[in-house]
Amino acid sequence: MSEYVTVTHEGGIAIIMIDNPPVNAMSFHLRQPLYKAIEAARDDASVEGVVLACAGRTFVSGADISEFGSEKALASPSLPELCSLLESLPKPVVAAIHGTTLGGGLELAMSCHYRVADKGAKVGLPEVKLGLLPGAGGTIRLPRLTGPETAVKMIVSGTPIGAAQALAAGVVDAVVESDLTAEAVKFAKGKATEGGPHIPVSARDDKLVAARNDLAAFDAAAKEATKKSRGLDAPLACAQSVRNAITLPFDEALAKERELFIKLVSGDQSRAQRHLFFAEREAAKVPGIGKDVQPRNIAKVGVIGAGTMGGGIAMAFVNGGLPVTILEMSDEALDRGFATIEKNYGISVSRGSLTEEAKAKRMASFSRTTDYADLSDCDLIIEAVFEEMSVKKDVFAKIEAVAKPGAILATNTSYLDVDAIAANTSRPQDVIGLHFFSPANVMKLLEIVRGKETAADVVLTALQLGRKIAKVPVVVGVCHGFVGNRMLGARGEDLEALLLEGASPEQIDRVFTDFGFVMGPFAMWDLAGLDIGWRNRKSLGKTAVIGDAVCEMGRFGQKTGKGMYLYENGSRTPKPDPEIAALIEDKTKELGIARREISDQEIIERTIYPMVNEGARILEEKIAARPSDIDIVWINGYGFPVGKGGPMFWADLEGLSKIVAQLDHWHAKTGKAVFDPAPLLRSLAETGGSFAAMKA
Ligand code: T1G
Repeated sequence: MSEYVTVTHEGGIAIIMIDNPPVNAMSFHLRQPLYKAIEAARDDASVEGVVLACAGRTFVSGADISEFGSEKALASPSLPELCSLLESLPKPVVAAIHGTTLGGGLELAMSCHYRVADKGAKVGLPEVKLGLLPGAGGTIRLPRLTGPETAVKMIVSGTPIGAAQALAAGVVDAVVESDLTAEAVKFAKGKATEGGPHIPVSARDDKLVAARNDLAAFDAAAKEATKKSRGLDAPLACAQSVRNAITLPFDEALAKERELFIKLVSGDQSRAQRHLFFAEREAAKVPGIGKDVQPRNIAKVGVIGAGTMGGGIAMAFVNGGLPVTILEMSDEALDRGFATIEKNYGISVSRGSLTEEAKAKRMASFSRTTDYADLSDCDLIIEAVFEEMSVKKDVFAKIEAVAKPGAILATNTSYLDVDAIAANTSRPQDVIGLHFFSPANVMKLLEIVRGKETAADVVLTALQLGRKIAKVPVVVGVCHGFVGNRMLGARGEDLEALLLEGASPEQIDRVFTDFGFVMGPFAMWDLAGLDIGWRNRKSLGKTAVIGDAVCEMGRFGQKTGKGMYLYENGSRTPKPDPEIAALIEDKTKELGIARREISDQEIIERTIYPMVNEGARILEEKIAARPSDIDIVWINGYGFPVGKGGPMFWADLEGLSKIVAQLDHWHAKTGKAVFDPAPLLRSLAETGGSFAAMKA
């Protein structure tokens, strides 16, 4: 045997136990001994049945993602070879499923004759999130267990299902309350006694018959499932491969699945999405916070402000299982805040994503007050008040007067200097920024803004709390706009110049949506409200030729039916407005600028390249620990297309030398600092370096 596979026997049943911490990934070093153990069980006449189980917290959670791109991934015995070996056994093979049985793990389990699941188990095929499709028969076997419509939805969404749902759908044959392995052995013994035949999943076609007669229902389900795949190859490949399971014999469909998998795994989109998988986990590893640092206990949270941000933040904590006290200046403000919270949960109930019971439980987790003293038992107090330093400092003084020793004092500021806020208290080591993104109960990104005095255990607590409330936390340093908003500023710096020189709002927005963003900057401004930027500029004594003129016309965006676009009859669909085109032309004339044709590539170079440049500056200043942290910020907070892996990953693919050359060109042409290549970016370009090769 090997350290990764042990075999024991119980009454004629061979129990093959896998042990490859932390998640029993199907690594090459595991596949070899596992293949041998299955062969041995097959050839041992005293073995009447086999149970395949895993030690640790989960059954196999998939192929080893870190092997992709290396020869190990496809080295024999491959996962498909293991699956066909399992299916070939003439004796019953039972998979004992617990934890998160995902991807190749579920494919392995579906290659067993039967599956017995622990009641807390989850099963799924999340390969699509890695820019892949299940590459070891998942798209061909799952439809044989659940029917093709259910299978295509599960595979294209990549969303796992629980044990009860898996039993109802036909993925597993039994769900057990306790002692999974013993129950699986009993199940195997029963099947062995019955004498079979033990029909492999690949030979079960009964659930494909209806679709073979009429593909309409399947095609409709596939169309629905793939409608949001915008520019990504994997979702369409998943649907095609499930369709092949219907229309082709098993072996042919399996071969085509392998072809599709090989194509996807070597493509940039999957490389980008696999990069993001590990990047998200790297982001939780903060340099300088060693294993000796212990997190503080957070059992109760206080939120100051029941507006859009405060209410959303409060919901995020309650959704993560923490009781929350919301403080506002008046009962009327609290009433408004709780009415919005109630409405938001009501929408989730109407959509079926929350039960009435769960809604009631969550609503019961809130308490409300107008008295700061009621926050004295909170372990974390976060303010989400008006974005004005004097207001924040005043609120912090009130918080500090009541907060218990050791409580964490957090600000939700999106731009302001966290060090200045901390310095205004007597306990700067307890102060941290928790920058949520609106709507805070939905958006995944949480920028954890570490002040120069913030204690290490406070940072660690914030990281773990972020993951507990299902956010994607990234630790960032203090500067104007931290990471995300600072780069957003760089991306928008030259937009007006592009309009004045010849581009239109709709052309620029199309370039962004073609790039993979959900919407372009002007549609985004109209959604958020042009008046916010207008007020911000005025507070900073800044002007914007077109933005100010549009606001002076009372055009604030969707909320006024007009902004950079028209929104007719309450529609949210932006329509180009000749009035805006005329305004831009007039401003161009006033400034004596000759309008010209502007290429899409020029728009990319004058918006996305400065973003990358600002990211390089952020790395030089150590505001972000690593380039992949910047990618995680932009994917989870600003809708950067996952198929491009984030701005820094994409920059490596675009070519750093090309980026620096064009930044130099636009810097020479416009004189704008946003185009002046950061020294780090220039040195990487000149030495053939890459952001990917940089470590924290
Ligand atoms: N391969 C390699 N490493 C993995 C891994 C995997 N499949 N899953 C997790 N890890 C590492 C992870 O990087 C982290 O490392 C540690 O394990 C704990 O993970 C052929 C092609 C299982 C739900 O997509 O969803 O099968 O940071 O922090 O929060 O068709 O990990 O400690 O060094 O996430 O408890 C399909 C991916 C693969 C599942 C556990 N499977 N994993 O979550 O722990 S492709 C997946 C997860 C495939 C076949 C195809 C989660 C988890 P480190 P963690 P967790």
